[in-house]
This record gives sequence, C-alpha cells and structure tokens, in this order.
Amino acid sequence: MKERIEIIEGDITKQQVDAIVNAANQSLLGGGGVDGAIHRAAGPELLEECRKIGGCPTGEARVTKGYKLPAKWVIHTVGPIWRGGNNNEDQLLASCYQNSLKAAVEIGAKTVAFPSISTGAYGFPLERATKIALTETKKFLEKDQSIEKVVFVCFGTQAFDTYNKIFDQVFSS
Ligand code: AR6
Repeated sequence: MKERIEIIEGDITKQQVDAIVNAANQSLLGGGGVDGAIHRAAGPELLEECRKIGGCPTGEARVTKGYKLPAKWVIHTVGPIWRGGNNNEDQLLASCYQNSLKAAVEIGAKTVAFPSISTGAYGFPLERATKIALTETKKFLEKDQSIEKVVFVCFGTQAFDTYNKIFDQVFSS
C-alpha cells in the first residue's frame, strides 16, 4: 500500500499522470499559485470548460479535461481558508482529498498527482495539512484497488521534507 504513494519535489503541471488535482477557489475561474500555473499550462480552453461548470463548494471536486497538460484530466477541488482551526478546516480539507480520489476513480484515472491543497494563499499550516493529506489517502487506498499511484508534488524543499517526515509517522502507526 505504501508503495502506491510517491513524494516528489517538482511542478505539478509537468507530471505525466492521468489526473492532476488543482487547488482552486469556489469560482473555478483561475487565480494565483498552483491554480494559475495549471491554467497557464493547460491553455484557455480549460477556463472555458470551468466557466460552464459554474463553481464548486469548499471540500468538493469537479473534473475537466487537461487540454495542453500532459495529464488527461484536471480534478479541481476547493480547500478551506485557514481561520484558526476551529472552523471545520480539518474536515473540509479531508473532504477535498476524499472527493478528489473518488472523482479519480469515477473517471478511471490510475495515476493521480496532488499539490499541497490550502497551504499557500489559503494559509493552512503545512504539517497539519500534510497529515490530513497522507492519512486520508492511506484510508482511501486501503479500500480502493483501482488507483495505482498517488503522487504528492511538493513545491520546494520545505514541503518535500515535511511530507517525508509525516509519511514516516503515518505509516509507522
Ligand atoms: N506545482 C506544485 N505545487 C505548487 C505549484 C506548482 N506549479 N505552484 C504552487 N504550488 P496555492 P491554496 C504549491 O496558493 O493555498 C489560488 O489563487 C504552493 O507552494 O496555490 O489552496 C486559487 O485560485 C502551496 O504549497 O493554493 C485560490 O484562490 C500549494 O501549491 C487560492 O490560491 C497550494 O498553494 C487557493 O489557495
């Protein structure tokens, strides 16, 4: 099971996987950070398809094509904005991972790459978010046999080191 999770440092827009996950906002109309990078790499048709969807509530996920990306699909999920930790942030972030993985199964994606949802502009503490990302993915993969690989794409060494540290904790317990 452990072997189905990979942690790398890099740019999610370059990943040769079936689906990449986007850390979007409720409008689904693009933004900065990883969202901006994905829209730039996919080209304007992505925004066109997103417009037709008409938004996405926090914690849920919506699927589009990948257009010019190496990935066939983009799974757009909306992470919670960090407001101190007592406003359902943990549960909403867990839902992002659950619903994104569920969407991946529905479209038949065997390989999926995630960024660190909510830990940039949305301010979610990195260690706490990483623990949720890895715990939810582990739980999901224990019940699902169709996804072969989940890649966590870390943007920078700090995120990479944190993911590796939390991975050891989550998989030793
Ligand atoms: N590949 C992988 N990870 C990346 C990349 C990349 N190319 N670029 C940034 N990251 P953020 P959020 C990392 O701010 O916190 C947008 O404007 C980044 O270092 O992209 O969920 C949306 O439209 C960080 O660890 O997303 C929303 O309005 C992680 O991706 C809002 O930001 C997430 O940072 C969402 O905020």
